Amino acid sequence: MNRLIQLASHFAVDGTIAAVKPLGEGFINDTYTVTLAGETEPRYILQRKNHMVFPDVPAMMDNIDRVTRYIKTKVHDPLRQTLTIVPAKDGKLYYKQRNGNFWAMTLFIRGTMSYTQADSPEIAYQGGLGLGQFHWQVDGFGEPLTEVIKGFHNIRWRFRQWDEALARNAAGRVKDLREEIGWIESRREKMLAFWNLFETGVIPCRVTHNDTKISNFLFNADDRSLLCAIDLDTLMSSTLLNDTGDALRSYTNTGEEDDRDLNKVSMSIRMFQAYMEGYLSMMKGKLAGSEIEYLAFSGLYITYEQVLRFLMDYIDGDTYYKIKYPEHNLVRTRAQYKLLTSMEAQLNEMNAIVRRLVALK
Ligand code: ADP
Ligand code: GN1
Ligand code: MG
Repeated sequence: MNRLIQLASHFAVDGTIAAVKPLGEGFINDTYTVTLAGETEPRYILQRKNHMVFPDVPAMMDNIDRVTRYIKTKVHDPLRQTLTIVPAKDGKLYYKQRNGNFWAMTLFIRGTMSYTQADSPEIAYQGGLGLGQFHWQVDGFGEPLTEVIKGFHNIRWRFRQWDEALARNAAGRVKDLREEIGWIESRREKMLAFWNLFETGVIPCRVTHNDTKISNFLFNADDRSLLCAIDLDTLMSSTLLNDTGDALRSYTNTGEEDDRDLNKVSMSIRMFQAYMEGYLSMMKGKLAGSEIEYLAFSGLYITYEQVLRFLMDYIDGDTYYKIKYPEHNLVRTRAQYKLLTSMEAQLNEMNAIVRRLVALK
């Protein structure tokens, strides 16, 4: 039996496994579809969870289990509107291999598709609606969640890692990166001032997804309407501005996250408007004033953090993100920086759009 089929058969599947095939381009986990004998479409998703990135996979799976069970109580179609964990045959939410690798399985949701880029304002609108729906679905979940990655969107913590990475200079690359390092340093105080609003409770703490790029949402294949948020590994308590920010970073980019052609990269104000129309149509009445005030800025915050994280990984010698070629993290850094400067140039306009949408009846 092939190795992947053997792994998948540790889970409580409903038949004989016929095929296990790679899927997607995630930077962290390895993802596969699982098809049963006699069926043409996959029935399950099997994932190797990266335990270098997620040090406590059982706690992470427990977060996902509790939150998805909660969501299921609030939606019409609980098997399609959120993930469903398929436990291992011993009842655990994961299977741990002898070599230390962790695996988890969920139901494959049929009739869906995902995007890596928003190709029309309608998709951006649907994406915003989808994040609004997700925030509505998790609203009221009162139990504490494990912090699966320490300080994930906490820029104060990221600066600690950053300062250490610069001092370590593990790959000897710092000397060639003066300009890029300056991009980070010149905005340090501004980003800390924003995060301080969360630390002091001005911006509320909520259940958040934390990895809301466009490929982490499923759309219905028939009419391209939004179905649900997936890739729930980073569910934690934080500010929902991390989610709006990461989504804006992805939905409004006219280029690729790792575009080599910087002329293609910019923030599309049309996509921004469409995304916000969708998001605010769900969440307008539920947001605190401080959340509304920083909605547009959240895109800058997370894009900045992403510049820092890609550059830090390059400085560290590419230990975190999967790369396809040696300079990949530097290319990603530059492309995300271009996006950041485009957002900075349009921040006033973005804020005006948010104000207009909030004022509408
Ligand atoms: P990664 O951590 O590798 O990014 P994801 O969980 O985001 O993994 O899945 C990668 C892709 O696989 C998604 O963008 C989506 O297209 C597809 N996918 C993931 N989970 C499901 C699911 N439960 N049902 C259908 N498709 C899925
Ligand atoms: C990673 O796992 P994936 O590919 O959905 C990363 C995100 C980054 C993203 C950049 C746990 O997401 O934080 O924004 O790459 N996830 C983790 O594309 O670090
Ligand atoms: Mg993903």
